[in-house]
Amino acid sequence: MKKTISLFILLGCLFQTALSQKVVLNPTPQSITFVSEKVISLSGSYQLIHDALCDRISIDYLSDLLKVNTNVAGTFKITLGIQGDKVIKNRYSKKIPQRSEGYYLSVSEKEIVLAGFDNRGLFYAIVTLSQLLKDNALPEVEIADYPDVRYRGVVEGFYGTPWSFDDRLRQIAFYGENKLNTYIYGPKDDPYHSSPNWRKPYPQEEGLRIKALVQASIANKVNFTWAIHPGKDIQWTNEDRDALLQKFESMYLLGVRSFAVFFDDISGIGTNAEKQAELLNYIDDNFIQTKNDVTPLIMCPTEYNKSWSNIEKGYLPTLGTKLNRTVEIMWTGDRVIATISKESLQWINQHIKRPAYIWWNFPVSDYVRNHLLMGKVYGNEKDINEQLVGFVTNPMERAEASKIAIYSVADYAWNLQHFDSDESWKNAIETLMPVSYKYLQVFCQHNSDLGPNGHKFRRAESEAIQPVVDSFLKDLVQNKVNSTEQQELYQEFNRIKQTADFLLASNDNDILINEIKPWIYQFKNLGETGLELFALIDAYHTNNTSCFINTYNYIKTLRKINHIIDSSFNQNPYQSGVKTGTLVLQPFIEQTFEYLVESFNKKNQNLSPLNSKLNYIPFTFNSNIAQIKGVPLQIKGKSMTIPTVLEVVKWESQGFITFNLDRLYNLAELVILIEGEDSLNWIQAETSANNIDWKKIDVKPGKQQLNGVNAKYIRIKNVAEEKNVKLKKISLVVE
Ligand code: LOG
Repeated sequence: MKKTISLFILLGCLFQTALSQKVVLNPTPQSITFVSEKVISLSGSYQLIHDALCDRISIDYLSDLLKVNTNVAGTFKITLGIQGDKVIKNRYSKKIPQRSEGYYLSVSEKEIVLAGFDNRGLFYAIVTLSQLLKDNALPEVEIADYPDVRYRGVVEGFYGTPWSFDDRLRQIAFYGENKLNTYIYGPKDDPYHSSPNWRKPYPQEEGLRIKALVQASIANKVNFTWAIHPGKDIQWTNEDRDALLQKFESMYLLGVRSFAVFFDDISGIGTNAEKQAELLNYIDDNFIQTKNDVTPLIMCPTEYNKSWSNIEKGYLPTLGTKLNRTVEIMWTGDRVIATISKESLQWINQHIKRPAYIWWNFPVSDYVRNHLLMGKVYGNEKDINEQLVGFVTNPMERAEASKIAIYSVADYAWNLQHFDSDESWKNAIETLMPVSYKYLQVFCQHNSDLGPNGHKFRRAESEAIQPVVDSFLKDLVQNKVNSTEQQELYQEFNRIKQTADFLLASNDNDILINEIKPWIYQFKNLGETGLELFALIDAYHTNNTSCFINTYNYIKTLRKINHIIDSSFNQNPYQSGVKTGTLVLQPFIEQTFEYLVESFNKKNQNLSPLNSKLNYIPFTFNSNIAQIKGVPLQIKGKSMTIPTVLEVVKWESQGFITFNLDRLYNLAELVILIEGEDSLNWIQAETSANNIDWKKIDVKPGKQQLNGVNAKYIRIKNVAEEKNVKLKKISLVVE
């Protein structure tokens, strides 16, 4: 197989000259052979050969693609069908890989053969044909192909504004184009998916939109899977069981034929494994199995990752033994956000007694909403196809921007061994912006890391320029000047600035540009600030004091503009603002600025010293609560907020959160909002001026005035037993 792939690459170049356009197949096929270097030009009139019962969707798709005129019979034969079809059986059946969704495709001077193992396989043969087709010409080629993973796709499972109807239509078409067969609908903030309205049917208009999405999914051979999230307030009564079944029935009437039940991010009685298994088995026996056209039920457990699992307490083993074998179980890996390894799959599979269905929490950004995650898909092991039954990605609220990762997940889950993270990322970018892809690539390179976050998940960023940054900073503090490094960095910032403008003025993907526009503004600011830094270096080395001060002021002004962008766009209550280039380039700017200004101050002691800090943070916090420590504090003027943790937080006994202020302040207001907690007698709050002597203050749920208590530290602590809580808001305002 390897041989044919390298042949592909080799001939790919020739092929490129012959067809005058590059051909990219996504996902990468298992096996492809270029029979010759010939280019087959299509005449425009064809003879379609298929059985009477051949899948209509595929016939229509093909006719559309080749603009087949059914009234005029041509001579060029196109045979299409599946395994058992008369037109396929004797001649081509042996060539079709014996795998579900597999297909055989051949293009020769005489004919085109499109032969699927099943209807989806046939559809995928035409998808491949569409990618091969350039300027009405095709290469002479033979492909035998099939997916490694049974269910591949997307779970719209994030917190935040759910995707719009139009987003979803564009997504579903994209899944078809990239051979993804699954879309799981489960946006946390749809009240009819979760509490309070999971028991109620959708209002008519919303129901009709779901119906339309189901239709679009059928046309793209995607399983539209509707998920319910009942665990926050389920009562384990027969009424609730019947309400759930009724809801599924109402979705069935809208056309839904795939279902899921999610029990993630809940606390209380809903987390009971026995009850969950009992309910799911009931639904499986009385709904899923009784309809003959519904796919296997999917569930997301409460302990959905290893770090939250307690095998001794028996949650997962109970699901493993009690839950019908026909129910698929989702899993996010060793942590909430993790890449997937063979070892971690072996661990979970032994407990759930079936191969896990991976819910991959990338590029979801609902816990780092001020960042865009547009980097490469990497880190998942390539020898795990036997260990999993599904692989779906949980994306960002920004649908179009998420397509970069979705494209690569499609590639990976189809053909694990041949997945090339780098190539796939580049191809994804080119698919999204066929004209301006070079600029988009520059942008994505510097918009991929998440910054510090509670899940401790990080991604590579600015990889190409990082070594130059590192050696520049080393030279800087030794007062060495390396002009090549400087040149490279200058060019990079110049590229960034130009890229921002090119993207803003581009018109090959307006939807994408609109989604990411605030980040493009910020990206331009990053480029401009970086460029000014070199003016500062110049002024420093030439001892041009007035130029230095002028540039210093301008950089501070650019920083103000950065703050204006950061506080004007994307003002969500979680992680508000707009961050770009945070892993390598922003620290580079801050460190270089600081060093230069401090050196300047030393040289010019007759002048009043300039402030060397570009970013001054007056408030910080520390905590010993695992899910909270390490998250960036949200600061707005005189108010500071611990970013809301989306999932249930384990707040251990003696677990604390301490706000540290940079000086004594009069405290104005404290907010402690915890879901379902009307009394906070388990929390002790105290203030201190010196971190030694502490004074208790009363706490009550919600907002409370602090009447100007003077302090530098304020601490809140769980003085009772461990608690599992949903933290809605913890914030402090000073005067
Ligand atoms: C949620 C999910 C959320 C994601 C990232 C699962 C199974 N559930 O921590 O809705 O988008 O993590 O924040 C989750 O991952 N909880």
